Amino acid sequence: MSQSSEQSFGELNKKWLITGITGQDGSILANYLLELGYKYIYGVIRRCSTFNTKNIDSIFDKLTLFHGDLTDSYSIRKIIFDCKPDYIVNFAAQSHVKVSHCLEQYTFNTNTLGILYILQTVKDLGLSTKIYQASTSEMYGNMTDGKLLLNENTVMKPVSIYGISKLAAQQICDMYRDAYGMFIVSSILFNHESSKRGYTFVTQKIIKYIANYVNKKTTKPLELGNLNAKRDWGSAYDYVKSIYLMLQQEKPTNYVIATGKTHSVKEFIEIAFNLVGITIVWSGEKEDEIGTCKETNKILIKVNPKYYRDIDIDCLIGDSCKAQKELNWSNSTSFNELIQEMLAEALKN
Ligand code: NDP
Ligand code: GDR
Repeated sequence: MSQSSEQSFGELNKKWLITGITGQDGSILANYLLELGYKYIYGVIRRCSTFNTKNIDSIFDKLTLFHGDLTDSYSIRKIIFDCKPDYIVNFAAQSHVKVSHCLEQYTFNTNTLGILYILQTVKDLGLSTKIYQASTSEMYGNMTDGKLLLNENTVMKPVSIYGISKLAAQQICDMYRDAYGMFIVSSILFNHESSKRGYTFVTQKIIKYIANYVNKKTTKPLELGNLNAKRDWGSAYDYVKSIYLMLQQEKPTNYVIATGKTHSVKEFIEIAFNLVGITIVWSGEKEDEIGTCKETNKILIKVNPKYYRDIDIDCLIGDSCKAQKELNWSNSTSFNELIQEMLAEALKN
């Protein structure tokens, strides 16, 4: 066996522990690692009364799953003790921004204390585990109108409980890296989507509606909140690859992962409907704004203030130059391609 194949054999025997494996990113990463040839992939799942493993059903038999919860430090400690993983990827989170304003303490317990329990355990056990923490563009708050691209050095002023909980988590990670020399990477992920995205996030909500409308499963209009919010939307498949690359670097450091382009919710809607031959015409303002089908005059989009946030971010756009340069990573899916992929998948069901 050559030296490099021995090295890659050694690498592929390393153990990965993924929290949040049932979610979008966790399931995509688990798939990606299996494709790369890794054999030992462990995941943390929550006990649930109904099935929540849809995203990992196709690879279920190839994974080792542990019941655990990031709010339960004992379970986290026990899982890490039993697995002694080479890598921990912490995707588990109360990840819904609006919900974080109803479940404030729970959001902190999961998103902030959860990673603290992981770090404490790895440190106490003296493991040399490489740790990844999923940070978010929500940590910036309203720092740009679209002209300034947000990067690793931009000042952060989060406007949601979710954003604050994630910023505190990132700061804890930075502190542990500096104080104890641990390999810990956080990446500031801008919005990223796929067909594995949960249905309460705006992109998948729109896509699901269009698929149902086309398949004649609904005739009611789609109700949404802030139609003018702008986000930097990329593909979860591209973003998960960047996370793998960060964990293969010699030295840990934080990275922004983004496409560098921003689009409004309205633009997303227009492009997605266009793909099924429908042109949306907007009229009215604020709560009275509606989107009508040009071809049939039927109202397809309505605003329902119940989906408004207590406070929202108007615009997000990121600068991933550091990741491009140091990781040789690049975004390979355009906004239109992302929407096409999500819609094609939804129309199959
Ligand atoms: P999802 O919401 O799809 O998945 C979240 C995962 O966390 C689910 O597996 C969920 O389990 C699990 N989870 C939630 N609470 C707990 C808990 N208390 N204990 C254990 N597990 C828990 O998120 P994504 O995959 O989209 O995102 C992954 C990570 O990246 C998250 O941390 C998110 O905050 C962050 N992020 C995501 C971005 C995006 O655009 N997708 C952008 C920036 C950051 P269950 O299935 O049981 O609910
Ligand atoms: P976000 O994503 O809050 O950016 O958090 P989401 O898709 O929830 O909202 C994006 C924008 O769309 C507006 N919006 C609506 N949002 C939802 N969910 N439902 C609606 O009906 C609706 N109508 C309009 C929102 O106001 C917002 O401006 C996601 C999550 O994945 C986080 O975990 C992650 O950290 C950030 O992206 C980056």
